[in-house]
Amino acid sequence: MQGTAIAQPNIALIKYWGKRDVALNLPAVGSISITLRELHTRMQVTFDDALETDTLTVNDAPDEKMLPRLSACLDRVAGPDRHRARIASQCNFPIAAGLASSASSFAALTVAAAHAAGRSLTTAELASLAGQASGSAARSLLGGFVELANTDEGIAVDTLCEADDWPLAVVVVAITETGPKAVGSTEAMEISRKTSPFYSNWVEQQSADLDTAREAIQDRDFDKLARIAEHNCLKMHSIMWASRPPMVYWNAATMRCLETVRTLQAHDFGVFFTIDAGPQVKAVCLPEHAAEVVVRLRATDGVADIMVSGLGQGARLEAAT
Ligand code: 2P0
Repeated sequence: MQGTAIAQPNIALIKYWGKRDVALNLPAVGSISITLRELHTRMQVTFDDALETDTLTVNDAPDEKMLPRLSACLDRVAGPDRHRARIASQCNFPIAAGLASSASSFAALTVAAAHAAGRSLTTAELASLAGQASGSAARSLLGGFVELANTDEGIAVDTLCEADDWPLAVVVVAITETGPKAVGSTEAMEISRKTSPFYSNWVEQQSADLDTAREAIQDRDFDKLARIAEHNCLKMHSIMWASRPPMVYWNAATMRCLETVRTLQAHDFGVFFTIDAGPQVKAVCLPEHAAEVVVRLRATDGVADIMVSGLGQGARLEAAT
């Protein structure tokens, strides 16, 4: 009746932005991500009918706002007739600030809830359930470089390269703001789909970007991966900037971090940037250049904090760690 699972967030190099089916939460495009190692969410689910309702604590504080979305996920995993649940979440990084906390949260919740409900599910089934709660969560079921593909039946996740198989091992996250974002990704994606003049081009071009990134990962070609990841990221933000109302997640420090990365690139450092639905900048770098990337980003005006992470494994039960 109890399960505890740990999952790490993932950072998309080829982004998921837009849904083809809102009710089933199916993405309009495939995506490719890297699962991080040092950032994590630990979820404990305890089914207990002595409770009057489901309860949720996040870092030991009650959280009613997020609860309905987590309860709906439990309904899908354990069935609508399930027992009431006590959910306890611990997260070691800022939540809802563009750091993919929903990915690690729903991946961990799905794995923990399946165990607590006594259900033995395949990774594909767990990914599908996690993806219905949050599209990016499906990717956190797996480690290393992960591709999420659209299929006729729904989604499929696959590991393109294990975390240890390519020493492109360091992600430096420059935190430029720690508060929650103004518009959540789910809502922002729908605004983009409905109003951005660039949205249909984005959907059409995604398979070519996925092909290029897949080849770059197979060939261990860092420069090729850098170019396509930066292009895909800026294309996604262009959609948002051209939406009505416009959605600009960047702040001045975000832009300064981009300049820092550009300067490092001009001096032949192996580094590229990516930015999600938030103002943080993720610098993906070759391990031998990570120390300098950390120093330069830390010195960039407006950077409040730096987090450094290698690549990690997929969601798992705590007992299995
Ligand atoms: C990604 N993002 O691929 C993209 C890039 C943000 C920017 O997936 O509506 O929280 O819950 O399926 O997974 C964030 O979106 O959205 C996201 P829902 P989710 O990582």
